[in-house]
Amino acid sequence: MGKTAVITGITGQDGSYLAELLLDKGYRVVGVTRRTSTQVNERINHLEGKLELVSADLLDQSSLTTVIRDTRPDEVYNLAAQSFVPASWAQPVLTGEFTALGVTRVLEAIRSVDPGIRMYQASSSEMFGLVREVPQRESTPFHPRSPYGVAKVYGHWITVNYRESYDLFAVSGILFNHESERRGLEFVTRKITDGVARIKLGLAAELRLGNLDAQRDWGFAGDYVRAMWLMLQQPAPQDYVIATGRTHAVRDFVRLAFECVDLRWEPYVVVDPRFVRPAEVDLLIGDPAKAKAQLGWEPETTFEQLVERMVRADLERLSRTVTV
Ligand code: NAP
Ligand code: F7E
Repeated sequence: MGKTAVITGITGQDGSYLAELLLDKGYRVVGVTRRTSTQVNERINHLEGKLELVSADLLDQSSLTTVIRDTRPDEVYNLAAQSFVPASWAQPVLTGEFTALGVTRVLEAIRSVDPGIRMYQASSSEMFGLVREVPQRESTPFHPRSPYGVAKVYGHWITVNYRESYDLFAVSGILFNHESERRGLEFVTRKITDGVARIKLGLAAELRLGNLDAQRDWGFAGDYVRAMWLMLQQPAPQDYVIATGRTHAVRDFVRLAFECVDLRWEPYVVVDPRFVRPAEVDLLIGDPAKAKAQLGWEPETTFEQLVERMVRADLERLSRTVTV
């Protein structure tokens, strides 16, 4: 019989790609959604009938324990979080509850029901923050620069701690930024590709951004969920950096995105101090050597291909809304 996986954060970018991957592999996939007054599961609507959806919240221990007890999964992927860095300054306590303590609740649910269940924790390159070494690898010390980064450091260490304390197969994937046409519109890559498409179609006149000098190691989300799965198939639980090993400034992403629609970016982009952060992560570049050597994982999508596919997808989506 196929394996069962529980995915928290199923309605998010990564949840949707991971669900597709696991369904292709013959898994029974159980997605955790939280109660809302409207159901807008736009990223997983195409999987209706293939997924089981259950209701639970990272803030509520008993709901998580019930899901684990009732579904008895082989693997749990904890992708749910308050994941937008600027929102973590506006809502620092809530971010700590979801993104930090939520991990303990998931671990406790597993420990109390069946310590044999394997667990993946979605850790982040934001933990490196003010970087101590270039490139960043598994052994690089953390120095987070936002309440989100601080919460993720807690999530990372509580995962390591439950592994060491209770012998759980719990791993922390330290993933660098990964993007797609399913990325939330507030994150810089999608904000840019959506903005470029709007400008090209005459729906907007400008694109307002913050710090164009920040550098990120950007990959494609579809490649990164493969690494999550691979981590849970290993003989022993270990933590891995997942990255492309290349970095680009926000300005490079902007330039390339505008080039995709044959426009120069300079006349359209306005730097707006509202989008500048109280503390910035200036440079991220990961070293994925361990993942390559031990998991056989490598990214398949280049930076240029990523920008192109995101611009094309936004152009297609928005073209459908423009009346001719
Ligand atoms: P995302 O699109 O923002 O999705 C977040 C998911 O978490 C959504 O399904 C959301 O549900 C759910 N969620 C939020 N609060 C919850 C709560 N209290 N209870 C239950 N579910 C809750 O994030 P993503 O980009 O897919 O990222 C997935 C994970 O990887 C996150 O933990 C993120 O912090 C981490 N990460 C992401 C990146 C990246 O570059 N994408 C890099 C490193 C780590 P709703 O739909 O109801 O809001
Ligand atoms: O910002 C700069 C901004 O919001 C990237 C999350 O998935 O990846 C993501 O966090 C950079 C920053 O992602 C705008 O200052 C300039 O330097 O797309 P972002 P992030 O903060 O790197 C990590 C790995 C995660 O774990 C997180 O969950 O772009 N930037 N102008 C801007 N950023 C935004 N959002 N909007 C702007 O207008």
